[in-house]
Amino acid sequence: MANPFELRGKRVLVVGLARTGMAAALFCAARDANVTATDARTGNEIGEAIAPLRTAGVSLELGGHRENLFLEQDLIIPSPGVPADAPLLQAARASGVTIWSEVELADRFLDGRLIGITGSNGKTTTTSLIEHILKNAGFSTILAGNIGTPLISRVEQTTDNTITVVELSSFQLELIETFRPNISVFLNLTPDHLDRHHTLEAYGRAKKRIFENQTEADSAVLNADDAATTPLAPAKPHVYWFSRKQRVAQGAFVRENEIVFRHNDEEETVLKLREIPLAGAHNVENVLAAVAAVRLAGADPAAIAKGVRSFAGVEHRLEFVAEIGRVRYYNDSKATNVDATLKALDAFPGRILIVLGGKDKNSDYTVLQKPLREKAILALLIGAAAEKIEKQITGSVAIERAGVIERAVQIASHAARPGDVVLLAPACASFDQFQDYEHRGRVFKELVHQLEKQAASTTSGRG
Ligand code: UMA
Repeated sequence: MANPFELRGKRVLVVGLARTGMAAALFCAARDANVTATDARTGNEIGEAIAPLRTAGVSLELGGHRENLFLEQDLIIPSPGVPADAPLLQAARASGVTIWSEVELADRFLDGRLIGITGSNGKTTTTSLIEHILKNAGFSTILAGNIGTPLISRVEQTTDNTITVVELSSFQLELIETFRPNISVFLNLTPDHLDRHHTLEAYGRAKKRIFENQTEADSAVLNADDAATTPLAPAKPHVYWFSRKQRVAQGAFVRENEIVFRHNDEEETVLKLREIPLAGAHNVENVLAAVAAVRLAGADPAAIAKGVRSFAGVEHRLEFVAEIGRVRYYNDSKATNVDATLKALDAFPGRILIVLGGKDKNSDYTVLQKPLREKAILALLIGAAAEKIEKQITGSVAIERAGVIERAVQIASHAARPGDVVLLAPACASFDQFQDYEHRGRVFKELVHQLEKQAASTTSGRG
């Protein structure tokens, strides 16, 4: 524990009561802090989930936030979904209240080593792959963070031997103080969350904080092929690069269809590109980053190769759902920004029917025009951003305003011909029509499985 923090008797306010807030409030209450939790939603809206907080003695202020409550605290832990520049947080900050993200608090109670992964795209796949390789190589691991499990809910299970692998978002990193990964991974930087960070520079600054507290004893792994990432290389930790296109001084790269790890002028071949079980050039980058991180953590090349080969991929990331009448359906609901959608389009040779739309994040969809023209045959628009997307991609591909995902799948299933790909890769957040991207992905898969059943019953009826 690098910076143990005494919570006993501290006045702690937890803002937002979903996954992060629930876990943070219970953690602080169990350490005898005076915890208050507040949420914009009412108790009825939150429902049963609130019961353990009452039992743990957490005071609740629901259905809105009161300014005085924010000013009376020693520590405020806002959930990632609460903007760091919200006026109430700014007022508290101005009056001297400490404001930390939940990962900052968690890090102070964490034992063992920490690998942190950030970037605009590929975080979840790379985080899962790193944990998968290390676990299969015999290390004791924990998987947590933006991936869906708050880090604070797992810290008590860490020991000196644990390697905790944490996916980190800009929302979590922008409110750290001493948070320090032993190995940090920075995958790429492309526009996302501009509704929250306003500029790409501010978004990059938040993400770059992953390196801020690293020392000479630590390592940083960065993408040598991403011009937006290379200038962010930190001074203190050992810097390792990964690249699909060039040999790197230290790190992982591709040479003649093989992944090579280079360290102190020694090179070792780890595995062949064709052994990677995931589609798309972006997944080669994710594997390269993971290879560098796990090699630095102590896994040997044979164990790394075995781990990569046996990785089944992650739900909602270019996830194959079904093949119906020789039309393949893919769920990439996690493509919540334009860059992720570009990568999804890049993963297929062509004849794509793509479902686009949802809640806009102040994104520029015009960059989709070229790949849509080259690869797609139909764009099915859903959600609140449909009108903006239509304006920005018009002329590049045939467009249908489907409105809702049910109708999009229905239209796609009628329009697709054998050999085509139906791809959900919306380039938008999901919150206008769904609880989150996972919900959107599950609904899509359910609709495809219904089509599959219908197709099977039609076929057997004919038989
Ligand atoms: N709320 C308030 N006041 C506000 C704003 C929100 O009270 O001003 C309340 C809402 O009413 C709700 C709660 O805050 O009750 C929601 O908080 P949250 O959105 O932080 O939800 P969590 O379930 O805690 O999820 C968060 C991350 N969410 C976001 O970053 C938006 C999850 O990442 C993460 O998995 C989880 O913590 C555990 O670490 C999701 C995500 O979309 C997957 N992340 C973004 C991304 O990957 O692009 C960054």
